[in-house]
Amino acid sequence: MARLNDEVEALLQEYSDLILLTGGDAYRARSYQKAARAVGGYHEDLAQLDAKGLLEIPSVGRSIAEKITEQLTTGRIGALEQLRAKVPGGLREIMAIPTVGPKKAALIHRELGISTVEELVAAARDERLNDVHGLGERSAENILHGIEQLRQGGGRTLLNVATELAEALVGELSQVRGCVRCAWAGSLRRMRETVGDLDILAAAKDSTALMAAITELPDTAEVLVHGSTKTSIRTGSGLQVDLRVVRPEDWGAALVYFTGSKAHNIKLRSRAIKAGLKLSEYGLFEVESGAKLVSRTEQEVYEALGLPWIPPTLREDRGEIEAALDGGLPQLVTERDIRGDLHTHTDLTDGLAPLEEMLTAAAERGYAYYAVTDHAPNLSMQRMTEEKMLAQREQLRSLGEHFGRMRLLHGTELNIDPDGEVDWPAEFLAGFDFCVASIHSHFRADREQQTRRLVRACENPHVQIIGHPTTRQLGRRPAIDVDLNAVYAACARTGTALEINASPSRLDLGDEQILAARRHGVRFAVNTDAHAIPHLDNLRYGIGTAQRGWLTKDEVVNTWPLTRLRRFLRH
Ligand code: DGT
Ligand code: CA
Ligand code: CA
Ligand code: ZN
Repeated sequence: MARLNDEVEALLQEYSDLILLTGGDAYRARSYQKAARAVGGYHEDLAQLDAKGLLEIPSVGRSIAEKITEQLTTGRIGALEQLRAKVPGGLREIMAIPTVGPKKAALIHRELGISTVEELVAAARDERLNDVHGLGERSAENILHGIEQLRQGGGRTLLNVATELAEALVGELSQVRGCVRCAWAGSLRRMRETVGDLDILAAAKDSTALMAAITELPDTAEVLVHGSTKTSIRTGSGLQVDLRVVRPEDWGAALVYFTGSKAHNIKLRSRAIKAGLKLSEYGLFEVESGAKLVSRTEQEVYEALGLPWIPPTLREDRGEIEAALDGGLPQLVTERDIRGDLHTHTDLTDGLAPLEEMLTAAAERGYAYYAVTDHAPNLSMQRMTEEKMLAQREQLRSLGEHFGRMRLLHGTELNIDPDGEVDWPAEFLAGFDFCVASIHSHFRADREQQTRRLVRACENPHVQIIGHPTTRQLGRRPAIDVDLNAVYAACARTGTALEINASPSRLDLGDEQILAARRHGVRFAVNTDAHAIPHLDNLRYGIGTAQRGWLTKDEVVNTWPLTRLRRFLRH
């Protein structure tokens, strides 16, 4: 139930990978890959497009459009299924290991006859991979590391995937007769960066219709438990969903219980016990008389425990109950507080949409300002030049008038090199409104070097924001090894903001790091790093992460009015 565009993107990408894996034409594979990205980033929903509309998507030609139509009308792509049938399942798993990919998977299969992950691990340990010409140095080490990464991910699901599924499920279940309320709870409501399973809560006098409904949804692949208070299913993509149905009058107590976290609940329960009370998913009760005190709303439950309502993003037992008791809960930053995005791309580099389309979409969000920060030349595949950057600045200036209310800022995303230096001479950097600087290479340098690298970038007077500071990619690439406390201190000292990159595969900085950084007095920028129009909507995940880091509006520079922001960016 992901967005149709994302589904088709995944299928076209798989097709491209399978072409390479089966030794097909690299040029053809590349054209499917380009089409995949274009479909994923396209601003219109595929479901709304006719055959002619499909051909207007960049990089989508007749043959690809036909495959998309086939998927939309029959739910399958015959050519893709034929290719899938040709390739052993294990080889497709190998291809998905970070740093491997289809070309190396094909090479390993051809040279060593390996077609399962287990065989690959054995070959890496026996140093047999070193003999394969074209694999490159350290590949055995990288491959073992990649497998470890995948296993550590432990089958958890990214926040955006879970959110989109939950929205669809809650939408469907809310329509069922007798459903009084329906919402998601669990780690998704707390907006953890990944979720283990989905917890959906519904209120109804009689649960029968709801329990039947969830087992009959098109996305339901398997029914794990089917009962009158709880039903669990597994979706086609393997995610487990638990549906609990409670009586409408117990909604509040059940929502507290199933939102968790477990540690937060335990603290609440021990508070109840001290007051001679018992807290469960059915309500707050007097132990002695067994009388129910409250259960209807979350507010009432917290109040009866002597607490203000605590936002779900704080419910991790990281001091929120103590803070609530002495009136010290933070006034959390919200999506509405954000006045502009300070890290975005266009098709001048690796973005998908032209400048004007990105600006139009940003203006529709009601932003007061918006920064375009395309990549700088040292990320060489982007082929950036001074001339191109200056031409973009001209274009931005002339478009400024069309976007009257939204002020346009011209920035760039610099590359922090292994020594902490960045692209372009200082005079050229001075021409930007501000610069984001990020690490895009040498992820495995040692701790001392990474620390020096980031601290030097902070000290650069032309760098105002550090982009995706740890460079982690959830389930794919670990954070760099760095002394973050030294970086936080440098940020506070030099007035450099740390980014909270809202891309759901990054969420970087993460919640725990934000908590530590704010103790140093660091400022933050919640940015989408949008490479396409739909990515602008990822802001919500960055805000969830910022809230989990206890951030208030004042600590986030892109909630500030433009004059205050400009002062911060100039110093
Ligand atoms: P997840 O699914 O691993 O991302 O994390 P959660 O927090 O969604 O955990 P889950 O799905 O096992 O349970 C959902 C909520 O239900 C959890 O946050 C708190 C509550 N819960 C589940 N089991 C227990 C328990 O044994 N004791 C208490 N106090 N609460 C529980
Ligand atoms: Ca859960
Ligand atoms: Ca669960
Ligand atoms: Zn970027």
